[in-house]
Amino acid sequence: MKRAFKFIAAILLIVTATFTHALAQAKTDTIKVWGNCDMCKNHIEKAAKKAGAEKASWNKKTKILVVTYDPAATTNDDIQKKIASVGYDTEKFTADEKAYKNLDECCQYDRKKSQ
Ligand SMILES: [Cu+2]
Repeated sequence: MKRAFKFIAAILLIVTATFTHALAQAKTDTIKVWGNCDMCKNHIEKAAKKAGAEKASWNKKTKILVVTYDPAATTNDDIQKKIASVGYDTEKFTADEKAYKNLDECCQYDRKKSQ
């Protein structure tokens, strides 16, 4: 009986620890990303996920990308760099010129003003 109780207590401890660990891991950031249309949305979200984001949702009206990621697996900068590499300016990085020119005409958004 005592052993069974210890066993249950141990299981409970493991479950709680795993759960809090998972909660502590996920980080959600909002990043401004320049773009135009639904196709851009697709490209941007795909790039973010390729960079390791678990969730990525870009709003074409507000140009805001909401990403959820594990900080142990990727960083905000890595995600932004990946998006810039496929042709989209982000608040921190400027898109690759060649990638931008390769975008479909409808996707050639007005570039971020360089400072
Ligand atoms: Cu587009």
